[in-house]
Amino acid sequence: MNSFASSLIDVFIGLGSNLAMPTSQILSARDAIIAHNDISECAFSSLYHSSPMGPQDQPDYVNAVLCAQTHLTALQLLQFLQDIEHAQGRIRKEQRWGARTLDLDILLYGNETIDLPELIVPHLGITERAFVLYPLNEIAPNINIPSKGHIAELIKRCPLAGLKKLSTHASS
Ligand code: A4P
Ligand code: MG
Repeated sequence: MNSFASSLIDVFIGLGSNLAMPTSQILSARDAIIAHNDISECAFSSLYHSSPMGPQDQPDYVNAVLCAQTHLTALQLLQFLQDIEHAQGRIRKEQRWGARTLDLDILLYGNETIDLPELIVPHLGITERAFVLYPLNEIAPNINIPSKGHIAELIKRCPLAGLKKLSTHASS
């Protein structure tokens, strides 16, 4: 992986929340991301309502996907996203896949595959998660996911699992 991204990179970021007014959390996070002076938004999906993947004793989620362009390196972007999670009250707990005010995942960073202790891209599980694939397909129906395949093919193998589209700017 390059440590300096000299050209503009297309990135896709997954947003998820199931605590403290999830829709507001997602829309605030979108605003915070695109407020960075080296991140410009290309597209923002509808909001989607989804049942929790993982422990079931937690509220349902709101999910969305943002496409943006940036010169930030993948690790710089990860740090920036974690700062936003923290600012919006994310508390990391022991339980895997537990409830959270905000989760920001780098789904794709250009066409790169990254395998570092702190960053794996494409994001693990991207191909099995309806709450990622359907909003991604909405804004990038022609995308190829490195080493995974074309989104049209991946969607065919991914059941909706109760995923429901909400209006883009609904308030929670
Ligand atoms: N990390 C590695 N790769 C990445 C990446 N591509 N993007 C590292 C962001 N972070 C990445 O993440 C743990 C560590 O992953 C980070 O420190 C970072 O260095 P985390 O956000 O602290 O923990 P997590 O999110 O609980 O873990 P994990 O395994 O990443 O969970 P997921 O995959 O994010 O899933 N159900 C519904 N319906 N909707 C959801 O959005 N989300 C989750 C969390 C569970 N169930 C859900 C949803
Ligand atoms: Mg995460």
